[in-house]
Amino acid sequence: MARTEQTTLGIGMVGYAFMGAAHSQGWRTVGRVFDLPMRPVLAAVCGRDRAAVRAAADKHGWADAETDWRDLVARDDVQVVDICTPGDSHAEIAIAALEAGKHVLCEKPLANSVEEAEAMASAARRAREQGVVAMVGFNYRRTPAMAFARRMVEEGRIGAFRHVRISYLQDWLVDPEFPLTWRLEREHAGSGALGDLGAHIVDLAQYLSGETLVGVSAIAETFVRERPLPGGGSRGTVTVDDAVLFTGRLASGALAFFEATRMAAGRKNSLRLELNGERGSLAFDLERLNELSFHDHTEPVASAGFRRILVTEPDHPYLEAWWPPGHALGYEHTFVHQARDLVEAIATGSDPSPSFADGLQVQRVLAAVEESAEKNAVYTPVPAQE
Ligand code: SOE
Repeated sequence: MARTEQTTLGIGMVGYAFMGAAHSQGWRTVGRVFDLPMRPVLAAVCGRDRAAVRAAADKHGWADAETDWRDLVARDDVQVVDICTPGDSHAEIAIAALEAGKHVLCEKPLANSVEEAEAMASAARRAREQGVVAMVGFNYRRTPAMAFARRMVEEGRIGAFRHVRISYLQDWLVDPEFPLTWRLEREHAGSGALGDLGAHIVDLAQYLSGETLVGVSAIAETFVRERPLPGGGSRGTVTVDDAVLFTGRLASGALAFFEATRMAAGRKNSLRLELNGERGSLAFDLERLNELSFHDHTEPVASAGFRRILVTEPDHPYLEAWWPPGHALGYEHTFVHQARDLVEAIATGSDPSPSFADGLQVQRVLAAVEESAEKNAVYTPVPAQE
């Protein structure tokens, strides 16, 4: 039944680059697809360059533009502050917004350090008592296939976990002449492939398994240590990892393997995972995001094997609102679903997921990975051949 009495929910977004464009798409579309208890209104977008932010507002459908995030947070027509800036400004903006009684959506990773993430999680806890909601933007949870995989795990179709195997591979840093942008600077991004891509796969491993990682062992590398500065001319030092590999142990004792890199030539946005349990296995590939691969190990062995589930049925998560079966969704829809889930949490007063506490927990894993990679503590050299 359509919910007729809709109040509006004013959204203010800080940042308007790649993630800002993706979030705008989510906010613009969500009320036209889902039957929502509140109607999101794109009130204002914020960025430091007046002309550029005005152009972004027009392009992405925002009614107004601000050049200081404090003015955005203070606006009476903004009830949700959506943070799409580099990690070094997440904590300051999120905490100020929560203290002003605004709901917050913050891009991943939650922060650049555990200390910042802790401060954000406590601000979110305090705000929660006043009915304010804070959510982290781990958008890949919102592919219908991932949400359905989680449902299958909850239904016991995988059984006790044995293995989690996840890689997230991109190739935009293969060229050594690619400029030294903020994502390659520790002071702005916190870390490299680890925070950018590793945060997603840590979140997915924990979300899908319903367990947390209790320990990790890592190696990391920066293959290209100097890159041209964006303005041209001289070169600067890369202060983050290009790639990281780590193993981990889940609370149940299951073993996990992770790889995150922006140096895998030919891999554009390849996120692949496989879960193996006592009763079955599930596999997913973001480049085929409308599919899941499932093996039911309880079936007679002669006819068992991996089979493809096409995740486009109205019974699958989020899909009741979209197209008829077989009409596939894409990357951008994860941001529509994220907006839907946040609006529902705000309207119903329910706990958001993933919460800032979840974001803090991922941050702790990232910090443990960095510590392990720096110490090389458990790195055992293989003796050279005589
Ligand atoms: C860049 O590597 C990036 O935009 C990530 O920051 C996003 O989180 C990921 O979804 C796509 O790639």
